[in-house]
Amino acid sequence: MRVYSSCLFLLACAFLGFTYSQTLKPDETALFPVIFNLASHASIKANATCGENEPEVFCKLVEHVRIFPAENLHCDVCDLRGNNRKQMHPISNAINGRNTWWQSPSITNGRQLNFVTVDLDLGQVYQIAYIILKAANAPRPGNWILEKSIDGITYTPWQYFAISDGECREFYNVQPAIGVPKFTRDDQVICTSRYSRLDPLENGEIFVSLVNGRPGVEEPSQTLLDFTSARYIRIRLQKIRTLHADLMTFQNNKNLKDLDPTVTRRYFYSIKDISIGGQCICYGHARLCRPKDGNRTNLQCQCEHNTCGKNCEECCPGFNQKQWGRGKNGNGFQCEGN
Ligand SMILES: *[C@@H]1O[C@H](CO)[C@@H](O)[C@H](O)[C@H]1NC(C)=O
Ligand SMILES: *[C@@H]1O[C@H](CO)[C@@H](O)[C@H](O)[C@H]1NC(C)=O
Ligand SMILES: [Ca+2]
Repeated sequence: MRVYSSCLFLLACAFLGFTYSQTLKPDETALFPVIFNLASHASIKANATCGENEPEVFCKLVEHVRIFPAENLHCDVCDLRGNNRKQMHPISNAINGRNTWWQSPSITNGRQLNFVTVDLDLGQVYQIAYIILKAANAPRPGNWILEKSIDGITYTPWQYFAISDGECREFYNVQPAIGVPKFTRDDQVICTSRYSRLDPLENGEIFVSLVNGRPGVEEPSQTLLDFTSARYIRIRLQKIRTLHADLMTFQNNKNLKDLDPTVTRRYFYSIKDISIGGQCICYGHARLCRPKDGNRTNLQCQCEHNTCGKNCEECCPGFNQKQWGRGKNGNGFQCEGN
């Protein structure tokens, strides 16, 4: 289990009151467990993967490839059912902590391959601070939605990504955030074109902080706690990023199958790594969250302040002198005995 110290990791630096706690006496502070990478123990699915039905040829997107049309130096095969591991790009590669990657079928198989969904189940509800996606042998996705759910049925968007500010409006009906996003609300859902640029053609990265820059981050509001709580995370990919010249060709051709496959084979999604930084929900009453009975998908808060329950959401028996409250910095809430 990789552990990130919350302040070393800038994306979550101010998460959940961390900044105040150093200057207060121990009994006045709220307690929060460390933020760690939840993706490594998640279960993950994708509804399309390169070479899942039969071996498929794909090529790398390189500028000026058409100067050397006869050379296939930049092409390779994916085959999920063969026995060459190097040709397998299953979705589990996106959370294995190694350099291997997941790859979707190219749009040579049809325009519908722009729409691919990746689903993660974290096993229980956590508070999510940030998400980092890394691409491999393709540019970052163009248009897509990052969504979350508590129950696996109702999903709500966390953030929209689009090829251009115009597509934020047209595709998602959201005003684009320009530059480093500024938030006026704790549950504001933005759209950005920042992470959909064509460059770099390979190994691009996407950083999503769900907390930084939001008004309620120092003393987390209920709205921010609700906004960041999730068990299920969904990556809804909706448009592959293309070179401008190729985009024109696609628009003028209804049927992609009629197009030169050396062009369409270069368009697919690839994800090398998904990191999800999050922590157990312990309402400010635990500094540790540990596997229960050695089961790493079942983590439990080690409650302090005389609180009990899986999430320290109640006062322990015999400590019901006053009503349970969240641990906040400065008030040092503790359940009290009779
Ligand atoms: C994947 O699932 C999404 C959502 O159900 C659907 O819209 C999309 O067409 C599916 N993609 C493929 C390639 O089956
Ligand atoms: C671990 O805990 C999860 C969630 O409570 C449960 O679904 C799973 O069966 C457990 N696994 C083992 C090996 O006990
Ligand atoms: Ca990997």
